[in-house]
Amino acid sequence: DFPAGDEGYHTYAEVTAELEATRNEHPDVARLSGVGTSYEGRALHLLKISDNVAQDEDEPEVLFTCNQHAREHLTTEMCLRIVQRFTNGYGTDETVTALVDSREIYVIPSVNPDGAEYDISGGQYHGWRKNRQGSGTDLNRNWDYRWGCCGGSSGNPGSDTYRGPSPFSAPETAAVADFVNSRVVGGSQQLKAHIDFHSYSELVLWPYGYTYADTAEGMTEQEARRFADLGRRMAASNGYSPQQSSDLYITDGSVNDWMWGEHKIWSYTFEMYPRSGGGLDGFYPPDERIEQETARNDEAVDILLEAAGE
Ligand code: 0X9
Ligand code: CA
Ligand code: CA
Ligand code: CA
Ligand code: ZN
Repeated sequence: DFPAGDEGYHTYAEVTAELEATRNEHPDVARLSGVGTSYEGRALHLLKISDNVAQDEDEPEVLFTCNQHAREHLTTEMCLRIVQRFTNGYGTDETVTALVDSREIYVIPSVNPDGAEYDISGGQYHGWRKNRQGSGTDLNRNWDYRWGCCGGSSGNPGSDTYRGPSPFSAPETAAVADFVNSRVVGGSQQLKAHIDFHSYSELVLWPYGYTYADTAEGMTEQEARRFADLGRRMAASNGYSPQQSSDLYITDGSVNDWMWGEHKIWSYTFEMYPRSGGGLDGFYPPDERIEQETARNDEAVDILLEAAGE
């Protein structure tokens, strides 16, 4: 469980219960399923939100993923806020209603439930990042696009950025990738945009992460400009700093590079609160901060959902 005083964060059991309650209270717009199971066998929950939710309509699809990194618990709360806002607000909030009616929104609140549960085991924080397969794989170095290409990950199983023995060796990344692959319908990818939430540093990041170059194979100048334009617009709404991923540091096998390189999905990483400081402490803001720091991204989420139709 979370340490005393931080019970406002959701454990895996509480995430599960909340998603089930949401589905039960809003069966018209919320459908709960899963993309697969984690290494230790936990369901990787997937909540779809849309009008006529049981049907696959011809509407732009958007994906939000959270908690690839175990200790980044604030991000799970971010995905749960998206779930709450777009279900509770349906029929009352005008912006929410229009987006739910015109988009198919998919939310995966925890890509790494094994790591998250381990990180809070014994009622203490453990500073854990990876999944729980062997010594742990860094899920955000395990995606199959230029995997291990460029010095942006480690081949040492003990490293915090261990890329795993092969691309998609982690059941968690493989399951999310299978889901994304399954959204290619009639030869065209239905998912148009994606945010993967992380913490911390208050950044909006876009691909590529494997190279310092602004454009590279699979990304034209015009596309790079759109990534930057949309990224800057979202960052203007939440006060984060916008930049290309590699301006922070080089990564290879990250989710954004795969989403764009493989599927041309407008895929961003948000690094949430705090901006700086505290080393490991930065991953563990007090639960009193959850409301403010998740609400801070409401407008950016709306901007992305809107842009998915353009
Ligand atoms: O290193 C990561 O996976 C992300 N940062 S975190 O502190 N949450 O671990 C950043 C991924 C974004 N990509 C690049 N910086 N290239
Ligand atoms: Ca507290
Ligand atoms: Ca619909
Ligand atoms: Ca559809
Ligand atoms: Zn992270």
